[in-house]
Amino acid sequence: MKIEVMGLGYIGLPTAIMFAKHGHEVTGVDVVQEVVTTLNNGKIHIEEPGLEAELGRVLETGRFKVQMQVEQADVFIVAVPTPNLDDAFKSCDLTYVEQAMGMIIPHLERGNTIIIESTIAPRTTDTILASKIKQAGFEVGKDIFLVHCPERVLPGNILHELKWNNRIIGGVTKACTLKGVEIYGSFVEGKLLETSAAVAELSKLIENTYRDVNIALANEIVRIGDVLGIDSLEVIRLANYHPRVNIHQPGPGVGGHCLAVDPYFIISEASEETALIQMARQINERTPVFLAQKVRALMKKLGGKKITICGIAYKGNVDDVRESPALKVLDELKKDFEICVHDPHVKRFDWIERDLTRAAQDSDLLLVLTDHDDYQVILEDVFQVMQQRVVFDTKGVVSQTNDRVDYLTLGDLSKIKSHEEKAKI
Ligand code: SAJ
Repeated sequence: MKIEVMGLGYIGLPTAIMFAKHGHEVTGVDVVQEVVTTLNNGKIHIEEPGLEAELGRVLETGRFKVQMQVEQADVFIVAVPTPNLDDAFKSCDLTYVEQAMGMIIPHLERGNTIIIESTIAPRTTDTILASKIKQAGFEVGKDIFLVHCPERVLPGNILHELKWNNRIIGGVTKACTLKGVEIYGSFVEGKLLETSAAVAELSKLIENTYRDVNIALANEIVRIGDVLGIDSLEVIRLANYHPRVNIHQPGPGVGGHCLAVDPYFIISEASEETALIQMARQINERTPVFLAQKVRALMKKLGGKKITICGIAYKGNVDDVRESPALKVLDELKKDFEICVHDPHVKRFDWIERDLTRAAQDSDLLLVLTDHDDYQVILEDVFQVMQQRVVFDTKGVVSQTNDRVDYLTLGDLSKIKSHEEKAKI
Protein backbone atom coordinates (compact mmCIF):
# COMPACT_ATOMS: atom_id res chain seq x y z
CA MET A 1 0.00 0.00 0.00
CA LYS A 2 1.13 3.57 -0.58
CA ILE A 3 0.77 5.55 2.63
CA GLU A 4 1.31 9.23 3.21
CA VAL A 5 1.77 10.54 6.77
CA MET A 6 1.07 14.22 7.33
CA GLY A 7 3.03 15.70 10.26
CA LEU A 8 6.32 14.09 11.31
CA GLY A 9 6.34 14.82 15.04
CA TYR A 10 6.33 12.57 18.09
CA ILE A 11 3.54 10.40 16.65
CA GLY A 12 3.63 10.86 12.86
CA LEU A 13 7.32 10.03 12.45
CA PRO A 14 7.36 6.72 14.36
CA THR A 15 4.03 5.75 12.76
CA ALA A 16 5.40 6.41 9.26
CA ILE A 17 8.55 4.44 10.03
CA MET A 18 6.53 1.49 11.40
CA PHE A 19 4.45 1.28 8.21
CA ALA A 20 7.60 1.45 6.05
CA LYS A 21 9.25 -1.20 8.21
CA HIS A 22 6.30 -3.49 7.56
CA GLY A 23 6.52 -3.35 3.79
CA HIS A 24 4.46 -0.30 2.80
CA GLU A 25 5.70 2.46 0.55
CA VAL A 26 5.59 5.51 2.82
CA THR A 27 5.97 9.23 2.22
CA GLY A 28 6.30 11.49 5.24
CA VAL A 29 5.11 15.04 4.70
CA ASP A 30 6.01 17.97 6.91
CA VAL A 31 5.57 21.70 6.39
CA VAL A 32 8.90 22.56 8.06
CA GLN A 33 11.82 22.43 5.61
CA GLU A 34 14.38 21.85 8.39
CA VAL A 35 12.51 18.74 9.58
CA VAL A 36 12.43 17.36 6.02
CA THR A 37 16.16 17.97 5.50
CA THR A 38 17.13 16.50 8.88
CA LEU A 39 15.11 13.32 8.31
CA ASN A 40 16.38 12.84 4.75
CA ASN A 41 19.89 13.01 6.22
CA GLY A 42 19.01 10.10 8.50
CA LYS A 43 18.80 12.20 11.70
CA ILE A 44 15.74 12.70 13.88
CA HIS A 45 14.67 16.07 15.27
CA ILE A 46 13.04 14.62 18.41
CA GLU A 47 14.30 12.32 21.12
CA GLU A 48 12.89 8.80 21.08
CA PRO A 49 14.91 5.66 21.86
CA GLY A 50 15.63 3.45 18.83
CA LEU A 51 13.88 5.76 16.36
CA GLU A 52 16.97 7.08 14.55
CA ALA A 53 18.26 3.56 13.95
CA GLU A 54 14.88 2.52 12.51
CA LEU A 55 14.83 5.64 10.31
CA GLY A 56 18.24 4.69 8.91
CA ARG A 57 17.00 1.17 8.15
CA VAL A 58 13.81 2.25 6.34
CA LEU A 59 15.65 4.93 4.34
CA GLU A 60 18.03 2.21 3.15
CA THR A 61 15.16 0.01 1.94
CA GLY A 62 14.00 2.87 -0.30
CA ARG A 63 10.46 2.48 1.06
CA PHE A 64 10.53 5.74 3.04
CA LYS A 65 10.98 9.28 1.81
CA VAL A 66 10.29 12.67 3.33
CA GLN A 67 9.13 15.78 1.49
CA MET A 68 7.01 18.90 1.79
CA GLN A 69 4.57 18.12 -1.02
CA VAL A 70 1.58 15.78 -0.87
CA GLU A 71 1.16 13.30 -3.71
CA GLN A 72 -1.32 10.57 -4.62
CA ALA A 73 -1.52 7.65 -2.16
CA ASP A 74 -3.88 4.88 -1.04
CA VAL A 75 -3.95 6.02 2.58
CA PHE A 76 -3.43 9.44 4.15
CA ILE A 77 -2.71 9.59 7.88
CA VAL A 78 -3.01 12.93 9.66
CA ALA A 79 -0.84 13.30 12.76
CA VAL A 80 -0.55 17.04 13.20
CA PRO A 81 -0.84 19.01 16.46
CA THR A 82 -4.20 20.07 17.88
CA PRO A 83 -3.45 22.70 20.53
CA ASN A 84 -5.96 24.53 22.71
CA LEU A 85 -7.57 27.65 21.32
CA ASP A 86 -7.33 30.73 23.47
CA ASP A 87 -11.11 30.86 24.07
CA ALA A 88 -13.29 30.51 27.18
CA PHE A 89 -12.92 26.71 27.50
CA LYS A 90 -9.66 26.20 25.58
CA SER A 91 -11.41 24.31 22.82
CA CYS A 92 -9.65 22.24 20.14
CA ASP A 93 -7.73 24.24 17.54
CA LEU A 94 -8.34 22.38 14.26
CA THR A 95 -6.20 24.70 12.13
CA TYR A 96 -3.43 22.18 11.38
CA VAL A 97 -5.87 19.30 10.78
CA GLU A 98 -7.87 21.44 8.37
CA GLN A 99 -4.67 22.59 6.67
CA ALA A 100 -3.59 18.93 6.22
CA MET A 101 -7.04 18.00 4.87
CA GLY A 102 -6.79 20.94 2.46
CA MET A 103 -3.45 19.56 1.19
CA ILE A 104 -4.81 16.01 0.82
CA ILE A 105 -8.15 16.70 -0.89
CA PRO A 106 -6.75 17.77 -4.33
CA HIS A 107 -4.93 14.38 -4.51
CA LEU A 108 -7.88 12.21 -3.40
CA GLU A 109 -9.04 9.36 -5.63
CA ARG A 110 -11.95 6.94 -5.17
CA GLY A 111 -11.00 4.10 -2.81
CA ASN A 112 -8.60 6.21 -0.70
CA THR A 113 -8.67 6.17 3.11
CA ILE A 114 -8.06 9.16 5.37
CA ILE A 115 -7.11 8.39 8.97
CA ILE A 116 -7.05 11.08 11.63
CA GLU A 117 -4.65 10.23 14.45
CA SER A 118 -4.56 13.75 15.90
CA THR A 119 -6.60 14.14 19.08
CA ILE A 120 -9.82 16.00 18.26
CA ALA A 121 -13.04 17.09 19.94
CA PRO A 122 -15.97 14.65 19.91
CA ARG A 123 -17.96 14.59 16.64
CA THR A 124 -15.29 16.45 14.61
CA THR A 125 -14.82 13.49 12.20
CA ASP A 126 -18.53 12.96 11.52
CA THR A 127 -19.26 16.65 11.04
CA ILE A 128 -16.44 19.01 10.06
CA LEU A 129 -14.08 16.50 8.42
CA ALA A 130 -16.69 14.36 6.65
CA SER A 131 -18.30 17.47 5.20
CA LYS A 132 -14.98 18.59 3.67
CA ILE A 133 -14.82 15.30 1.78
CA LYS A 134 -18.44 15.62 0.68
CA GLN A 135 -17.76 19.15 -0.55
CA ALA A 136 -14.98 17.74 -2.71
CA GLY A 137 -17.59 15.54 -4.43
CA PHE A 138 -17.00 12.21 -2.69
CA GLU A 139 -19.31 10.03 -0.62
CA VAL A 140 -17.82 9.02 2.73
CA GLY A 141 -17.98 5.25 3.24
CA LYS A 142 -18.30 4.53 -0.48
CA ASP A 143 -15.73 6.66 -2.36
CA ILE A 144 -13.52 7.72 0.52
CA PHE A 145 -13.09 5.95 3.85
CA LEU A 146 -12.70 8.24 6.86
CA VAL A 147 -11.48 6.90 10.19
CA HIS A 148 -10.46 8.31 13.55
CA CYS A 149 -7.74 6.18 15.05
CA PRO A 150 -6.31 7.94 18.10
CA GLU A 151 -2.77 7.17 19.15
CA ARG A 152 -2.22 6.14 22.77
CA VAL A 153 1.52 5.64 23.02
CA LEU A 154 3.92 6.54 25.79
CA PRO A 155 6.76 8.86 24.76
CA GLY A 156 10.03 7.07 25.43
CA ASN A 157 8.50 3.70 24.51
CA ILE A 158 6.72 4.60 21.28
CA LEU A 159 8.07 1.93 18.92
CA HIS A 160 7.10 -0.88 21.25
CA GLU A 161 3.68 0.57 22.11
CA LEU A 162 2.74 1.35 18.50
CA LYS A 163 3.01 -2.34 17.81
CA TRP A 164 1.65 -3.88 21.02
CA ASN A 165 -0.99 -1.47 22.37
CA ASN A 166 -4.66 -2.15 21.68
CA ARG A 167 -5.94 0.31 19.13
CA ILE A 168 -9.34 1.98 18.78
CA ILE A 169 -10.49 2.16 15.15
CA GLY A 170 -13.51 4.43 14.71
CA GLY A 171 -14.99 4.75 11.25
CA VAL A 172 -17.65 7.17 10.04
CA THR A 173 -19.33 4.02 8.58
CA LYS A 174 -18.70 0.31 9.10
CA ALA A 175 -16.86 0.17 5.77
CA CYS A 176 -14.54 2.95 6.99
CA THR A 177 -13.82 1.02 10.21
CA LEU A 178 -12.96 -2.12 8.27
CA LYS A 179 -10.48 -0.18 6.10
CA GLY A 180 -8.82 1.11 9.28
CA VAL A 181 -8.60 -2.43 10.67
CA GLU A 182 -6.99 -3.67 7.44
CA ILE A 183 -4.40 -0.87 7.48
CA TYR A 184 -3.32 -1.07 11.15
CA GLY A 185 -3.57 -4.87 11.03
CA SER A 186 -0.44 -4.83 8.89
CA PHE A 187 1.75 -4.25 11.94
CA VAL A 188 -0.29 -3.85 15.16
CA GLU A 189 -0.16 -6.91 17.42
CA GLY A 190 -2.58 -5.48 20.02
CA LYS A 191 -6.37 -5.77 19.63
CA LEU A 192 -8.01 -3.67 16.92
CA LEU A 193 -11.14 -2.39 18.62
CA GLU A 194 -13.85 -1.50 16.11
CA THR A 195 -16.21 1.37 16.86
CA SER A 196 -17.65 4.62 15.52
CA ALA A 197 -15.58 7.76 14.96
CA ALA A 198 -17.43 9.66 17.73
CA VAL A 199 -16.84 6.93 20.32
CA ALA A 200 -13.18 6.76 19.32
CA GLU A 201 -12.81 10.53 19.73
CA LEU A 202 -14.42 10.66 23.16
CA SER A 203 -12.77 7.52 24.53
CA LYS A 204 -9.32 8.89 23.63
CA LEU A 205 -10.14 12.11 25.49
CA ILE A 206 -11.58 10.21 28.44
CA GLU A 207 -8.45 8.05 28.83
CA ASN A 208 -6.28 11.09 29.39
CA THR A 209 -8.97 12.86 31.42
CA TYR A 210 -9.11 9.84 33.74
CA ARG A 211 -5.36 10.20 34.34
CA ASP A 212 -5.65 13.97 34.84
CA VAL A 213 -8.46 13.60 37.41
CA ASN A 214 -6.57 10.81 39.18
CA ILE A 215 -3.38 12.92 39.40
CA ALA A 216 -5.45 15.88 40.66
CA LEU A 217 -6.63 13.64 43.50
CA ALA A 218 -3.02 12.72 44.27
CA ASN A 219 -2.03 16.41 44.24
CA GLU A 220 -4.96 17.17 46.54
CA ILE A 221 -3.83 14.43 48.94
CA VAL A 222 -0.48 16.25 49.15
CA ARG A 223 -2.26 19.43 50.25
CA ILE A 224 -4.31 17.46 52.79
CA GLY A 225 -1.10 15.89 54.16
CA ASP A 226 0.47 19.34 54.36
CA VAL A 227 -2.39 20.78 56.41
CA LEU A 228 -2.81 17.75 58.66
CA GLY A 229 0.89 17.00 59.11
CA ILE A 230 0.61 13.53 57.57
CA ASP A 231 3.00 11.96 55.04
CA SER A 232 0.82 11.95 51.91
CA LEU A 233 3.16 9.76 49.88
CA GLU A 234 2.96 7.07 52.53
CA VAL A 235 -0.84 7.42 52.48
CA ILE A 236 -0.97 6.91 48.70
CA ARG A 237 1.50 4.04 48.84
CA LEU A 238 -0.53 2.17 51.44
CA ALA A 239 -3.93 2.96 49.89
CA ASN A 240 -2.63 1.44 46.63
CA TYR A 241 -2.23 -1.90 48.40
CA HIS A 242 -6.02 -2.13 48.20
CA PRO A 243 -6.65 -4.48 45.28
CA ARG A 244 -9.00 -2.05 43.52
CA VAL A 245 -7.27 1.28 44.22
CA ASN A 246 -4.73 2.87 41.85
CA ILE A 247 -3.98 6.44 42.91
CA HIS A 248 -1.44 8.05 40.59
CA GLN A 249 1.61 9.94 41.84
CA PRO A 250 1.55 13.61 42.85
CA GLY A 251 4.16 15.97 41.42
CA PRO A 252 4.82 19.57 40.39
CA GLY A 253 1.77 19.54 38.08
CA VAL A 254 0.68 17.89 34.85
CA GLY A 255 2.36 18.59 31.53
CA GLY A 256 2.71 17.21 28.04
CA HIS A 257 0.52 17.55 25.04
CA CYS A 258 -2.14 15.09 26.21
CA LEU A 259 -3.28 15.24 29.81
CA ALA A 260 -2.92 19.01 30.11
CA VAL A 261 -4.75 19.64 26.83
CA ASP A 262 -7.32 16.93 26.07
CA PRO A 263 -9.74 17.45 28.98
CA TYR A 264 -10.49 20.93 27.63
CA PHE A 265 -11.75 19.39 24.37
CA ILE A 266 -14.50 17.72 26.41
CA ILE A 267 -15.10 20.70 28.69
CA SER A 268 -15.64 23.00 25.70
CA GLU A 269 -18.24 20.65 24.20
CA ALA A 270 -20.10 19.98 27.47
CA SER A 271 -19.23 22.80 29.86
CA GLU A 272 -22.26 22.37 32.17
CA GLU A 273 -21.65 18.65 32.67
CA THR A 274 -17.93 18.65 33.44
CA ALA A 275 -17.59 20.10 36.96
CA LEU A 276 -15.25 17.33 38.11
CA ILE A 277 -13.03 17.51 35.02
CA GLN A 278 -12.82 21.30 35.27
CA MET A 279 -11.92 21.13 38.97
CA ALA A 280 -9.17 18.57 38.28
CA ARG A 281 -7.70 20.84 35.61
CA GLN A 282 -7.72 23.76 38.04
CA ILE A 283 -6.00 21.74 40.77
CA ASN A 284 -3.30 20.50 38.41
CA GLU A 285 -2.79 23.93 36.86
CA ARG A 286 -2.39 25.53 40.29
CA THR A 287 0.04 22.88 41.51
CA PRO A 288 3.24 24.59 40.20
CA VAL A 289 2.28 27.77 42.10
CA PHE A 290 1.52 25.78 45.26
CA LEU A 291 4.86 24.03 44.95
CA ALA A 292 6.73 27.30 44.40
CA GLN A 293 5.21 28.61 47.66
CA LYS A 294 6.54 25.55 49.48
CA VAL A 295 9.98 26.03 47.94
CA ARG A 296 9.97 29.67 49.04
CA ALA A 297 9.21 28.56 52.60
CA LEU A 298 11.97 25.98 52.44
CA MET A 299 14.49 28.52 51.13
CA LYS A 300 13.49 30.89 53.92
CA LYS A 301 14.17 28.13 56.42
CA LEU A 302 17.54 27.43 54.76
CA GLY A 303 18.40 31.12 54.41
CA GLY A 304 19.42 30.19 50.86
CA LYS A 305 19.83 32.20 47.65
CA LYS A 306 20.43 29.75 44.83
CA ILE A 307 18.26 26.87 43.58
CA THR A 308 19.32 24.25 41.07
CA ILE A 309 16.30 22.94 39.17
CA CYS A 310 16.82 19.36 38.09
CA GLY A 311 14.71 18.64 35.03
CA ILE A 312 12.63 20.99 32.91
CA ALA A 313 11.01 18.38 30.59
CA TYR A 314 7.37 17.61 31.31
CA LYS A 315 8.24 14.03 32.27
CA GLY A 316 11.20 11.74 32.72
CA ASN A 317 13.65 10.76 29.97
CA VAL A 318 12.08 12.89 27.23
CA ASP A 319 13.21 16.19 25.67
CA ASP A 320 9.67 17.58 25.42
CA VAL A 321 8.80 20.74 27.39
CA ARG A 322 5.23 21.26 26.12
CA GLU A 323 3.03 22.42 29.02
CA SER A 324 5.83 21.43 31.40
CA PRO A 325 4.93 22.29 35.01
CA ALA A 326 8.67 22.71 35.66
CA LEU A 327 8.67 25.78 33.39
CA LYS A 328 5.86 27.27 35.50
CA VAL A 329 7.71 26.55 38.76
CA LEU A 330 10.81 28.18 37.22
CA ASP A 331 8.80 31.29 36.27
CA GLU A 332 7.56 31.60 39.83
CA LEU A 333 10.90 31.05 41.56
CA LYS A 334 13.11 33.15 39.33
CA LYS A 335 11.36 36.23 40.74
CA ASP A 336 12.99 35.56 44.12
CA PHE A 337 16.07 33.38 43.67
CA GLU A 338 19.13 32.80 41.59
CA ILE A 339 18.27 29.71 39.53
CA CYS A 340 20.31 27.35 37.43
CA VAL A 341 18.41 24.75 35.40
CA HIS A 342 19.89 21.37 34.59
CA ASP A 343 18.36 18.93 32.12
CA PRO A 344 20.20 16.12 30.35
CA HIS A 345 17.58 15.78 27.59
CA VAL A 346 16.16 19.21 26.69
CA LYS A 347 18.30 20.93 24.08
CA ARG A 348 16.11 23.76 22.90
CA PHE A 349 17.17 26.42 25.45
CA ASP A 350 20.71 27.75 25.67
CA TRP A 351 20.25 28.56 29.37
CA ILE A 352 20.11 24.90 30.33
CA GLU A 353 23.24 23.60 32.02
CA ARG A 354 24.09 20.07 30.92
CA ASP A 355 26.58 19.30 33.69
CA LEU A 356 24.91 18.77 37.07
CA THR A 357 28.04 19.56 39.09
CA ARG A 358 28.38 22.93 37.34
CA ALA A 359 24.65 23.59 37.80
CA ALA A 360 24.89 22.82 41.53
CA GLN A 361 27.84 25.16 42.18
CA ASP A 362 27.09 27.24 45.33
CA SER A 363 23.49 26.08 45.34
CA ASP A 364 21.39 25.78 48.50
CA LEU A 365 18.85 23.38 47.06
CA LEU A 366 18.50 20.73 44.37
CA LEU A 367 14.86 20.94 43.32
CA VAL A 368 13.97 17.83 41.31
CA LEU A 369 10.99 18.53 39.02
CA THR A 370 11.36 15.76 36.42
CA ASP A 371 11.92 12.05 36.95
CA HIS A 372 14.84 11.60 34.55
CA ASP A 373 16.77 8.40 35.29
CA ASP A 374 19.90 10.58 35.59
CA TYR A 375 18.64 11.79 38.97
CA GLN A 376 18.31 8.35 40.54
CA VAL A 377 21.87 8.54 41.79
CA ILE A 378 23.30 11.97 42.57
CA LEU A 379 27.04 11.77 43.04
CA GLU A 380 28.95 13.15 46.02
CA ASP A 381 30.80 15.51 43.61
CA VAL A 382 27.53 17.39 43.12
CA PHE A 383 26.86 17.79 46.85
CA GLN A 384 30.43 18.88 47.48
CA VAL A 385 30.08 22.05 45.41
CA MET A 386 26.78 23.06 47.05
CA GLN A 387 26.39 25.67 49.79
CA GLN A 388 23.90 23.41 51.57
CA ARG A 389 23.28 19.72 50.95
CA VAL A 390 19.51 19.69 50.50
CA VAL A 391 17.40 17.87 47.90
CA PHE A 392 13.67 18.48 47.41
CA ASP A 393 12.53 15.62 45.19
CA THR A 394 8.99 16.27 43.91
CA LYS A 395 8.94 13.14 41.71
CA GLY A 396 10.24 10.46 44.07
CA VAL A 397 13.12 9.62 41.76
CA VAL A 398 16.24 10.25 43.87
CA SER A 399 17.60 7.34 45.89
CA GLN A 400 18.30 8.68 49.37
CA THR A 401 21.62 7.04 50.09
CA ASN A 402 23.90 9.84 51.28
CA ASP A 403 23.43 10.37 55.03
CA ARG A 404 25.09 13.79 54.89
CA VAL A 405 22.28 15.10 52.66
CA ASP A 406 18.81 16.31 53.72
CA TYR A 407 16.20 14.77 51.45
CA LEU A 408 12.65 16.12 51.30
CA THR A 409 9.69 14.78 49.31
CA LEU A 410 6.10 15.91 48.78
CA GLY A 411 5.27 13.73 51.79
CA ASP A 412 7.38 16.00 54.00
CA LEU A 413 5.66 19.34 53.35
CA SER A 414 4.39 19.64 56.91
CA LYS A 415 8.01 19.60 58.11
CA ILE A 416 8.67 22.76 56.11
CA LYS A 417 5.54 24.36 57.51
CA SER A 418 6.19 23.44 61.12
CA HIS A 419 9.51 25.24 60.85
CA GLU A 420 7.78 28.34 59.45
CA GLU A 421 5.42 28.20 62.39
CA LYS A 422 8.38 27.90 64.73
CA ALA A 423 9.95 30.92 63.05
CA LYS A 424 6.80 32.95 63.73
CA ILE A 425 6.86 32.18 67.45
N1 SAJ B 1 2.10 12.56 35.99
C1 SAJ B 1 1.92 12.73 37.34
N2 SAJ B 1 1.62 11.65 38.09
C2 SAJ B 1 1.50 10.41 37.56
C3 SAJ B 1 1.68 10.24 36.18
C4 SAJ B 1 1.97 11.34 35.40
O1 SAJ B 1 2.02 13.84 37.86
O2 SAJ B 1 1.25 9.48 38.32
C5 SAJ B 1 2.39 13.73 35.14
C6 SAJ B 1 3.68 13.59 34.36
O3 SAJ B 1 4.78 14.00 35.11
C7 SAJ B 1 3.39 14.49 33.18
C8 SAJ B 1 1.90 14.30 32.93
O4 SAJ B 1 1.37 13.82 34.16
O5 SAJ B 1 3.64 15.83 33.49
C9 SAJ B 1 1.57 13.35 31.81
O6 SAJ B 1 2.16 12.12 32.05
P1 SAJ B 1 1.87 10.72 31.30
O7 SAJ B 1 2.81 9.74 31.84
O8 SAJ B 1 0.47 10.38 31.30
O9 SAJ B 1 2.44 10.99 29.90
P2 SAJ B 1 2.06 11.47 28.46
O10 SAJ B 1 1.16 12.64 28.45
O11 SAJ B 1 3.36 11.58 27.84
O12 SAJ B 1 1.45 10.20 27.78
C10 SAJ B 1 0.14 9.84 27.90
C11 SAJ B 1 0.23 8.33 27.87
N3 SAJ B 1 0.48 7.94 29.26
C12 SAJ B 1 0.80 6.70 29.65
O13 SAJ B 1 0.70 5.74 28.93
C13 SAJ B 1 1.33 6.52 31.04
C14 SAJ B 1 -0.98 7.72 27.30
O14 SAJ B 1 -1.94 7.39 28.29
C15 SAJ B 1 -1.65 8.57 26.24
O15 SAJ B 1 -2.07 7.78 25.23
C16 SAJ B 1 -0.73 9.62 25.74
O16 SAJ B 1 -0.52 10.42 26.86
C17 SAJ B 1 -1.34 10.34 24.59
O17 SAJ B 1 -0.64 10.46 23.61
O18 SAJ B 1 -2.49 10.78 24.61
